[in-house]
Amino acid sequence: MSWREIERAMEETDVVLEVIDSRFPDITRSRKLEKMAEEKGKYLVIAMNKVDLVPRDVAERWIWKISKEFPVIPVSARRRLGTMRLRRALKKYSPAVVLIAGFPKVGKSSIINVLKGRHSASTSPVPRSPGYTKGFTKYKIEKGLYIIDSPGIIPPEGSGFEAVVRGAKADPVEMASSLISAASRISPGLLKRAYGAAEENPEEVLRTIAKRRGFIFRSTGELNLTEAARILLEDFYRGKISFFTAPEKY
Ligand SMILES: Nc1nc2c(ncn2[C@@H]2O[C@H](COP(=O)(O)OP(=O)(O)OP(=O)(O)O)[C@@H](O)[C@H]2O)c(=O)[nH]1
Ligand SMILES: [Mg+2]
Repeated sequence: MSWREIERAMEETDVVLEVIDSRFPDITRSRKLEKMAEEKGKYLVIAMNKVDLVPRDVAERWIWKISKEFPVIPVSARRRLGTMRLRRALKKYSPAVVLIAGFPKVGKSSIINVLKGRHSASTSPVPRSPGYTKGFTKYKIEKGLYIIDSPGIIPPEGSGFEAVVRGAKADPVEMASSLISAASRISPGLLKRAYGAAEENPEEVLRTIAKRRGFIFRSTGELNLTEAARILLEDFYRGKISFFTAPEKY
């Protein structure tokens, strides 16, 4: 999505639900999105997702910090934590159309799935009303409450590890290398334990994953490091390997 498209979608909604990653709230918050919502007079609620991946005290410190600016609700779509609270918070604005926004991979679609409920009759999207920007899908959460989703709505900015956290789509080996460097700095030993790698450098970690999974090019017998990198990135997004940051001041 381009910012122009986000802006147009925002014009048709009442509430913006910004989804961020509890492990890296500062990196996954988009000030640009927040500013746009404020300028357009839309309510903004932050869902701090993947809270299952950080210790409780760290989550609480982030909430304390963020709540000075916006209402923030800790959520784990994976564990179905906080979703009742989130639903209640959104219902306050009902009848309303909510735009769910966030960088790719923060868990927007997972949250919608949980909000819709397992037994919801409306597992399929509501047909788009004319004028809706292409790529956006509208879901009915309950009577009077609709959420609009789109894949990877915010264009990821930044480079290196920041770009990885923001779900950028770049060369997998390069992204995995940034991730491995950051992991070994922030949480030394994590990757050795997770993958049984002898050393925590990109080459060694990716080679170990490729060997274990049998990612080998048939033609040459060489290890397929690109496939290994994809696995590592996926493991990071879903939290199979996980590390986090705490707010500096609290
Ligand atoms: N541990 C954990 N993983 C989660 C949680 N929510 C989502 N995920 C994982 O995060 C990854 C991305 O989830 P999606 O719901 O597809 O994220 P998205 O924001 O819709 O991603 P795009 O559509 O690509 O923008 C998946 O591997 C999910 O399983 C959560 O609460 N905890
Ligand atoms: Mg999605």
